[in-house]
Amino acid sequence: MNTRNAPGALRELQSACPDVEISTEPAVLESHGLDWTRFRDPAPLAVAFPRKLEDVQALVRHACGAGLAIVPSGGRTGLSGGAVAAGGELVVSFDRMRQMLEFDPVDASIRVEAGMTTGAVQEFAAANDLYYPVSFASEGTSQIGGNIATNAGGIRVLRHGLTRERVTGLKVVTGTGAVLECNRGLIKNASGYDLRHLFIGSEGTLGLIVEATLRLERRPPPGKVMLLGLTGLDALMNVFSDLRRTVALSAFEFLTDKALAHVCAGHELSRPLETECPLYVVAEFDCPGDEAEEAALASFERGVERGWLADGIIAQSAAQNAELWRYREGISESITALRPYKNDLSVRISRVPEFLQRMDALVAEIASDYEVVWYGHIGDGNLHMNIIGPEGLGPDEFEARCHEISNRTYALTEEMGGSISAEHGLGLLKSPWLGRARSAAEIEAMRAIKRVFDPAGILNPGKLFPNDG
Ligand code: 2HG
Ligand code: ZN
Repeated sequence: MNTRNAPGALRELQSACPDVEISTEPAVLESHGLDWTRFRDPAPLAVAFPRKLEDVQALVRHACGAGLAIVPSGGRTGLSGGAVAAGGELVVSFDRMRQMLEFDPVDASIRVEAGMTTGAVQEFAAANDLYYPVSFASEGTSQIGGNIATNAGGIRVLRHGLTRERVTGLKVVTGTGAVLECNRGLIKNASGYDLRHLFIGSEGTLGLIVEATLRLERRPPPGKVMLLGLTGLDALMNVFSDLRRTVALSAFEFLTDKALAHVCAGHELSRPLETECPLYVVAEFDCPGDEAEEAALASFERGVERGWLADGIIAQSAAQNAELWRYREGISESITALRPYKNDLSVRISRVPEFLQRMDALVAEIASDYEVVWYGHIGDGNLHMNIIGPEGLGPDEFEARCHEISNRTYALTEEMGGSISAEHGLGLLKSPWLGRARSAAEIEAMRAIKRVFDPAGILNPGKLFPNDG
């Protein structure tokens, strides 16, 4: 929008939505105009805090008529700029819509407002002897609406799948202000197109999620965490396959020596193992009794005999489980101050060894002057590659150079049939490379779907689709 008309646009917005709290406080514009990506400056027109469905409808209807762009906003923990408002948009925040609406113990499901945090959903489930398995480091802040909009993953996808697996119903306000109730919390529903799945992972480009019905699970048996020191990249998938055959794995995460050094320095942790290794794994498995632990130890010994493993530690209490998880979950936060350029790549699990080797060689060739920190959900074929520039390099120069690196790494990812965003979404930062993950025919179909739900093109413009029409 033309920011010169901002006072007029604001007056019209407020008079069209008199019941909705709308803020133009500089601190609020600053906090709600950005997510955890740090490559843009926040510049929203205003931030609206609806309290109910009708408020969201009123905001969208007005924005649709006025041609005002909307940025849907949850906990703003995203890493691809999906919730960034850098061009005079109206941010619609779900901070005032955090209620638990319904719990049905027979269905083992809950209906919640979009602004409820992931952590609050987990806590509610646990208090009712149930389990919400989607879990990641930012779960205390991230909101369910944002999780659904990005189809969030995390550390337990290996066992329980992505957020998509949990959603049995959605209430959505589309780009015209229409309300859609998708799937009504049903497990089975063969009555036509399942529109719910279009909104999951749509990054706020098709509608604003106001309510979700989520399936909970039976509480799993107690888990046990191991931290293993590997001899090299070649060992990674051998260790994974052996452990997966031996125990009921619920997580299999990897980190490099550089990632370990950052997390230890950033969180004042001592090194977890005596032996220094190039690569580490944090794995979790169900451990209802001694047998499972013995099986895991036998797998560890096989790994040592075969030259895959150099060292390892197995937690002996729930507190130690949590301590070992910190070495993996604390990495992202420990490098935040260094403003890393983030990549979130995936390939099929069977292609992980080749992908890692080729990516390792490519990065050594094209980014040898930068520090590259790798970690991720390697049991799902998902690799987080964080590039850290030298001190003193300006942000624009750094971003431009990282774009060149992305052109090469994404070309390799495409060649190997992978994705340039596994779980973070394309947002604003990765949207220029949509064509590296989807064919021209797919993109045309996606644009056609966008036109159906958002004919005026007001929902999160520039996100997911490249800003080229
Ligand atoms: C993780 O797995 C998160 O820790 C963040 O997805 C990844 O910071 C990143 O690159
Ligand atoms: Zn991740």
